[in-house]
Amino acid sequence: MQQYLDLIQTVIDTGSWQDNRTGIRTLSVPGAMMRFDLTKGFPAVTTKKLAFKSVVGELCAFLRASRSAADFRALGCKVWDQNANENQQWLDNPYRQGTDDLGPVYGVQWRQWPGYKLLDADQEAQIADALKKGYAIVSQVEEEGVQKVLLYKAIDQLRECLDTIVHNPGSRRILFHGWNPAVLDAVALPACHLLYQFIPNPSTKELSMCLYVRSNDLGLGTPFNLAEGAALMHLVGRLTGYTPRWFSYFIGDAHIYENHMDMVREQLKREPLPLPQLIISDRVPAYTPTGKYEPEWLEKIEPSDFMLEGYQHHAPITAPMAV
Ligand code: DHF
Ligand code: TMP
Repeated sequence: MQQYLDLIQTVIDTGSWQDNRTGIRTLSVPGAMMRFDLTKGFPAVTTKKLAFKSVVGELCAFLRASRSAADFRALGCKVWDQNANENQQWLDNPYRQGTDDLGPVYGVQWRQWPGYKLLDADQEAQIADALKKGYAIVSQVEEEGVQKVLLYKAIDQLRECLDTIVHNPGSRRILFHGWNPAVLDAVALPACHLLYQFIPNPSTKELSMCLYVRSNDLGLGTPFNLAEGAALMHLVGRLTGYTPRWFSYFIGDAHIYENHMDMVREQLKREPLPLPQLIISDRVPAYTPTGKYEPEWLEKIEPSDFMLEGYQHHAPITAPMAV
């Protein structure tokens, strides 16, 4: 995890102080990247303790398209409570569906992206094609004197990625997106980690992934996002018959909150330790070309199916989250 410490050092050396909506200033740099070879170990921070149970709880909640902080808590992850219930702007938002609601965040977009088609009513072939693909007619409308048909389907972007890895691994279009402009006004927090692209290598059977994070809190968010992205690669690799390999991690606004400076400076004094290994339980079936393809494990998997083996770390350090 030297790369994580190097990035913190770069932000300290070259960053500039920025004001933001939270009222806690950040030291920020515009643009950063890290790349991990997952065959060399699992990218868990070692210079403090990673809350691994919380990481895999969050991942399972995303995979199940949860939008309530209560569902995250039930899976062992408390990190969404403050965003759901303590941000006044969100509490006043008319789209918030009561206590613990987060709106249609991450998993809802990953698994149930709201897809609409507005077709001319006389385009029968188009309407038939859309119906065949699972769209349903929501309503008939008249727009500028033309009869139109509105169709809707919840698009499971992640499932479609797995299908493509298995059936068309040469595709350069295997990605899912969390940034839905139509719902930015209806979520507790617009997606931070938002663009995931899988790059399979069918000859080596290795699976790489690029992740773009628009805004990243290096103290609290980054260790979670790294571990979660890597755990997702292991899971998708298992379900599609690939070994996880390169994890490339891109950040837009990379920042350290002012009240995290002591935590990160303490981490820079510590020597990084050897990386652990991630084990996924044997009950999650590995895909083989002659075996069964069981993508439904995306939503069946439990936090306890992820195990971190040989995790050595320095003493835990805690710091407050900017809400
Ligand atoms: N807001 C801000 N300002 N930064 C974030 O990183 C952030 N992340 C969110 C939601 N809102 C956010 C979701 N992810 C923690 C980690 C990840 C996370 C939110 C919070 C966190 O507090 N981690 C602590 C304790 C974790 C635990 O014990 O479960 C840590 O020490 O890692
Ligand atoms: P923003 O929406 O104003 O950018 O605030 C979001 C903050 O949360 C920002 O500090 C980045 C941080 N964050 C992460 O770093 N990772 C995450 O997974 C999430 C949800 C938030």
